Amino acid sequence: MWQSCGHQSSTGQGKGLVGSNAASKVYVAPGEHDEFYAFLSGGFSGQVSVYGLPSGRLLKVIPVFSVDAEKAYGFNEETKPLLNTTHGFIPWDDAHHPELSQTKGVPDGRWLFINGNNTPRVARIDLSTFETVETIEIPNSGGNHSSPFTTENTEYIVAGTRFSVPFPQKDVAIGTYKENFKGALTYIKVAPEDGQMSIAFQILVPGYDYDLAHSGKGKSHGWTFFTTYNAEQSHTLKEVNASQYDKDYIAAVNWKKAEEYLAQGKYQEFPTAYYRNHYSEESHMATSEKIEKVKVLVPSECPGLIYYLPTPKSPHGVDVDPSGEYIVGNGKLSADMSVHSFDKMQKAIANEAFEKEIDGIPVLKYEEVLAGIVKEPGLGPLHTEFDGKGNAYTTFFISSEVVKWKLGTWEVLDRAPCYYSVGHLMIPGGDSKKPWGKYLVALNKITKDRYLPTGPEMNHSAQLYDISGDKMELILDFPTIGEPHYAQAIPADIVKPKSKKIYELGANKHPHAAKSEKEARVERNGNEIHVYMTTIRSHFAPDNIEGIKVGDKVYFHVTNLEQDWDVPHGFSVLGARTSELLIMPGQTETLLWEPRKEGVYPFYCTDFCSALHQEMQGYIRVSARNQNVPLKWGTGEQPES
Ligand code: K7E
Ligand code: CUA
Repeated sequence: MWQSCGHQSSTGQGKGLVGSNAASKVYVAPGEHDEFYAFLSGGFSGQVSVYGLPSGRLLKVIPVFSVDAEKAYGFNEETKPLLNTTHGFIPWDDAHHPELSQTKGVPDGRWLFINGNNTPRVARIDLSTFETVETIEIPNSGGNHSSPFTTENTEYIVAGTRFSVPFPQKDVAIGTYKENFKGALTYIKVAPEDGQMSIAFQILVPGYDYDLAHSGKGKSHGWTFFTTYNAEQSHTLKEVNASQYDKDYIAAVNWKKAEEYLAQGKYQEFPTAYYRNHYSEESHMATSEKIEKVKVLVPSECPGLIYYLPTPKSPHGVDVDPSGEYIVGNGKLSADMSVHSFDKMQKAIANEAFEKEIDGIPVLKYEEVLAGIVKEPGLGPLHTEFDGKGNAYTTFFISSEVVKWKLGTWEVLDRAPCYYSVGHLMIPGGDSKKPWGKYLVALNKITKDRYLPTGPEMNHSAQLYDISGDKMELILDFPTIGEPHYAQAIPADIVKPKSKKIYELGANKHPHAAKSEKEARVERNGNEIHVYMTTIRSHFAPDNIEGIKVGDKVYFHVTNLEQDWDVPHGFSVLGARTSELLIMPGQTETLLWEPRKEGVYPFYCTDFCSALHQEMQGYIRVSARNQNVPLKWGTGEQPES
């Protein structure tokens, strides 16, 4: 077993103090399972990666906002609609914050949500299949960053615009920012039975940048807190111009009040357009729906809906402790960290302790809502999570460390260096009512010398700390995919028993399924060809096809007849301008092929599925448009010429 005693080595610097028992703490023997599933966002890869903790084993990459040729996501006809937006088919996004669904404030392992920051969207992943099953576009927003944080029972997940834009969009001079640009805070209703998302309402807010969010819990259930920066409302050189004021705001939204206003009809209906795309596990297909209006609440018409809590300075994360009392502002340009009190906020609201009003939003007096200050804990605080034992852990980007401090006394208890420049951190359940604690993962932006060099680009890195004792202990680091802004983790026992092994063939309602070899066939409809194909170890039916012509559109609808766990078949055909298919047992997927030249083209299975996998192949003959080769198909016989 290897050991490291924290000494400097000639191959790297800053190895950090790794205790001699670190290896045994992360060792998961071959064949054994990890204790936690961890879901790391892929950032600019647009995906989610699933790791086991504490081993750091990569378990799966789930494509969400980006096409993924390995899984045919966004390439096959079934999943393409998931990437539909009002801007057309968008094959990429910048995914920041995975968020597990919760029941009673505790992650429940049903769904994982994640935001797309570029073309504002939210996606839902089903944790029985680990597949993206829904995406919804966020209207009136420019960059969906403060998202998709959940309320206690997943009543709503939220979205907030990072870049304010004209509301509704229109062609105006950028210099008219203050007059024309607005923010939108969006509440997405999540259907409790099946998780389907719909936009319940938006709140029209001043044109600031809405950065992060977290919902209240326990006593503060019913509220959501959003950080803002750029209260200066600048539209250029923001690094200077959006850093003028000593304080920006945390917006506190009373969403139960919003529900009352909605019920009373006190909303305005705005024409808009956004897509909702839903994948059905029954039909194995996604469909798109365009929605053309949205309900908007305007603060000046809805007293009590929203308040601003002044917070120094340009706060990034806003994190609510497990009790729901403390609202931590991570003021990235502030020397100290301000923590607000929910009780004091309620009192200040009752006493109308307002400093001023902005567009109908009362600004509460800073001193009246302040619970305490963590004095000079580090430089550049970004995010905080909790261990459920009265401690908070905050990341400091500039001083590159995680700092542990005590809720209520605000004293710093411990600090641990990160390699290097940490963004988010994650404790299993660390933003919920009942953190599981035990581990902390620091998600670092800069990797430098941590691993073997791989040219100018290095993967980002995650570092695992044991936080079960008084002092944090670094026990592992591992490279990540894309930029893992945020992550969530949940005990494996909650998710594992629900994990699907196959799709039942009998329940397959795909309109082009062939559920036995008897149903395999080829049909021509004008220049559209539909191949109803089946796969089973180790052949396709049909595997010989003739009568296709140049200029035809050939749809291969391939059904995997297997009903065994982990036996997908692949399908690819020479010259297809798309990816392979990778079809799970019981599933049907469709590949579109448009042959451009006469000839005979092979197709084959891409996934090594049996000892005779290399034999799993076939041919399709393509004739000139003016030839009269009859359509025929089959297996087990040599077709006559
Ligand atoms: Cu801090 Cu997008 Cu949550 Cu990155 S964000 S770190
Ligand atoms: Cu089927 Cu390889």
